[in-house]
Amino acid sequence: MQFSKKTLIISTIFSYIGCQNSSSKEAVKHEIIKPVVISTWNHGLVANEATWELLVNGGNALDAVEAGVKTAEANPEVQTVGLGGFPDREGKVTLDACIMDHNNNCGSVAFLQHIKHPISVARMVMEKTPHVMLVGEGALQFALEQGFKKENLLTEKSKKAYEAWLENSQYKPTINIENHDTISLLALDENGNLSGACTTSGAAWKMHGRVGDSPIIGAGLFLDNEVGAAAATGMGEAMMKTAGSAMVVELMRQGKSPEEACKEVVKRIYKIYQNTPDLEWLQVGFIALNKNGEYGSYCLRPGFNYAVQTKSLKNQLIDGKYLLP
Ligand code: SD4
Repeated sequence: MQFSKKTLIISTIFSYIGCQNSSSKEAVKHEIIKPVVISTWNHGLVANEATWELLVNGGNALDAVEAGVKTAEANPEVQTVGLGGFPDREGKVTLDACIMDHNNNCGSVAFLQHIKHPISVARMVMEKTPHVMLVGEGALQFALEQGFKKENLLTEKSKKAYEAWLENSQYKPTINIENHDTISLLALDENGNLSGACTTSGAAWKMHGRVGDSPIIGAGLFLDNEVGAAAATGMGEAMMKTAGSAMVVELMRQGKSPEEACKEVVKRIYKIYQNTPDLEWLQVGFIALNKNGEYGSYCLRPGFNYAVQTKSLKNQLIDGKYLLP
């Protein structure tokens, strides 16, 4: 009796140690892929190049995400971000952007006019003020104080599109408009730190003063350096109603893969809109990247794509998986 009790204790200790060993073997099995960059739409390809350049040269994720999205902000051909963005109903180009680092520091600007690089203003809000978000006139004043140049962001091309829209003045967003849209970009650097950035001119022909999800931490972008990062594109109101990007991160924390987490939030959004007239033109897409460098995406309808680059994967566009045929 004595002996078997002792045996039981010893075997329990050994099975406990065995358990510990097998779980640490499991942990070793997850090889971390880094660096990684993932971004929305085909303008993500150019953005990834700029991000990658910094990441592979030992740059940190924060600098890299800012540099990446600035390429879309500066490109007048990208009519949904920065310079050349489509204006609102009053013909004004108003920009939204946010940025977040691995320490949960974040900065954001919304309803900002005349500044080509709202992402850099957002970063300065993060680094140089006690606040997270500045909007409108206050954001512009801050940008000018920081040395940003005031410029006209309405290009001839976008002005013509606006004038054409004015003929009917009908507010009806177009799904996957011209296959380029808000740029959301996530990166994991060589040190295993995550950062994210999101920048947009918002929904074309929006009401003057309308702000979407893109500058809202938790809606358009969120990350937790212990878990992963997520960001969105599409009809911002849907991401705001669901705290979309924060939710994707929380679902990854619960063990879902990046794609599964994105899919779950897309399904929640569909549930909210399924019996409403807005479903007709609703598109949303999420991208996600976890701490191990695994990435994924999910969207409501076909047409959304994202760009990814890792050491073993050449910078390339991937079609997002979707819920509705
Ligand atoms: C917004 N999410 O302002 C942005 C715009 C966008 O597809 O991504 N549209 O709602």
